[in-house]
Amino acid sequence: MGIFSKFVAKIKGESTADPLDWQVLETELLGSDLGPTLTSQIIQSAKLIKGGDALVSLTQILNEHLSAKSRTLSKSDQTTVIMVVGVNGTGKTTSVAKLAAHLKSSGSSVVLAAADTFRAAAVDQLQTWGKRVGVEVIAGKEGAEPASVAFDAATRSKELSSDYLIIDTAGRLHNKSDLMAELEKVKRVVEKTLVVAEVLLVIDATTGQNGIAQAKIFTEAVAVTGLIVTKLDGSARGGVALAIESALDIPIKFIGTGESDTDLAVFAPAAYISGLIAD
Ligand SMILES: Nc1nc2c(ncn2[C@@H]2O[C@H](COP(=O)(O)OP(=O)(O)OP(=O)(O)O)[C@@H](O)[C@H]2O)c(=O)[nH]1
Ligand SMILES: [Mg+2]
Repeated sequence: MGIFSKFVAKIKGESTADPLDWQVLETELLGSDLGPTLTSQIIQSAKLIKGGDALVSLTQILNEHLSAKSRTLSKSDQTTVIMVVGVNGTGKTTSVAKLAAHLKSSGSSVVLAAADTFRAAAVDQLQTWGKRVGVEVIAGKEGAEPASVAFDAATRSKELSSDYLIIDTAGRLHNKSDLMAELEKVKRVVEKTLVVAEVLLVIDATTGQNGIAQAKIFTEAVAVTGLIVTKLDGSARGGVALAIESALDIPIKFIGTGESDTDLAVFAPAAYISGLIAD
C-alpha cells in the first residue's frame, strides 16, 4: 500500500479538509520518513489542490521536490573512478559488488579497490564478491593506509585500461572529523593518477531522517555526486529518498532492493513517485 493512500483518498474526495484530518495525514507522511520540512511543504501544496485531477496534482507536487541533476554516472576518458562512502553498515560493500555486476553486464571492465583496511574481514568480503562477480580486487594488508591501497588500485586500473575502478571505503560515523578528512585524502591521492568522477554516498533507507544528517555532513567533507539508497526492499518508509533529494539536491543514482548482486536498479523517479502514491 502506498504511503499516500489516505492522502489520495482525502484529496480525491474533497476540495477542503478539516484541520483534524490534515493532522492525521501529516502523521502518516511523517511515519513514512518524508520528514517534517517536506511533509509540511507537501501538505501546504496539497491544501491548494482544488478540482482537476488530484492524482496528477500530487504527482506534480512530489516531482517538484526531486533533484533536476543528472542521474547517469559520469564517464571519464580514462578509467572512470567511483568512490563509495557512507556510515557503518549501510550497504557500501554490497553496493560496490552490485555496481560492478551492473557495469560488467553492460560490457564494461571493472576493477575494485578494497580501501576498507580497518578489518581483515572487510577485505575478505570484497574479495569474495570480486570472485562471484568476476572482477579483479586490489587489496593491501590489514591496517594499510586506505589512500595507498586506492593509489595502487588507480595505477593498476590505468595499466589495464579498465573502464571503471570502484573504491570501497570503511564505514565511518559522519561526526568523526578525522575519518571524514581521510576520505578527502583518498580522493586526493587517487587524483594523482586518475580523476574521481563520482563519489556515491550510500544511505540505508531504514535509518530514516538520520540519513539527511549523514548526507549533509558527508557532502561537507567530500563532494558527493550521487546517492545509492539501499534496503528499499519491503520498506514502507521509502520517503526518506525524496526527503534527502528535497533537502540537499543530491540525485539518487541507484537503489538497492536486496542482498544479492542483481538487487540494484537505476533510480527511476517516475516509478518511485508513482510507487509512493499507488494505493
Ligand atoms: N535487504 C537488503 N539488505 C542489504 C542491501 N544492501 C546491503 N544489505 C545488507 O546490509 C548488510 C551490510 O552490508 P555491507 O555491504 O557489508 O555494508 P557496509 O556499508 O559495507 O558495512 P561496513 O563496511 O561495515 O560499514 C549486509 O547484511 C547486506 O547483505 C539491500 O539493498 N537490501
Ligand atoms: Mg563494507
